[in-house]
Amino acid sequence: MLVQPGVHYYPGWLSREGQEALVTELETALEIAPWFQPTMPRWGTPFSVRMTNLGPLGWVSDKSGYRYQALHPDTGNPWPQLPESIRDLWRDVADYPHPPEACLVNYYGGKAKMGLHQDRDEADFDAPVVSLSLGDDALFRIGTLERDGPTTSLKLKSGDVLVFGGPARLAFHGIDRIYPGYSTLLREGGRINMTLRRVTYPAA
Ligand code: MD6
Ligand code: FE
Repeated sequence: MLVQPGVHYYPGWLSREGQEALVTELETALEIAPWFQPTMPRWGTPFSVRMTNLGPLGWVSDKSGYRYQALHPDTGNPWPQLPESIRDLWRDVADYPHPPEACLVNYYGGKAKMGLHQDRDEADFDAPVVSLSLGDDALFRIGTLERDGPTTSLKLKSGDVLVFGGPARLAFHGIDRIYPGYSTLLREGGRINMTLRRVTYPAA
């Protein structure tokens, strides 16, 4: 379903069985690439979410800024491979001919949120951003290309997929809150969001 030009919403895209299998794969990945605590550029204030990544490149944020890098900031190891179901998801919904390079995994505890932001650290804005939610529900807000433009809200549930592309690729968006305690998917509760991205220009 089209939420606004460029924003496609696929409620319940991944079945409960598919979600459980993916959580199991994530648990294995977390042994290699544990959660790290991102901090704001310059001030070093911690984010309320914890993060890790899968794939050749991972998104990190620390005092020196936002960037993609091939190695985990704490362990120095490469990020784990992208799970097959995640590559399938991209192939099915991205409408983009090259594979994704990064899957950022955010973990939200009961009080975590994510301020309005644009995803603009990638080279090729022709590639969409594809996001998958797991665990507790979240109130997602989408606006326009201007920070103070009008916004609409969407409640994202476990298994839902959102694709941001075309005219919405640089739209402001964020997570106002999560609704803790309802989903039984994650042992520890909370919410996981996985965002898949193409980072570099494909070779010609
Ligand atoms: C979240 N999502 O759902 C945060 N970014 O927790 C994002 O920041 C996001 O869902 C770009 C495209 C889709 C998204
Ligand atoms: Fe984002």
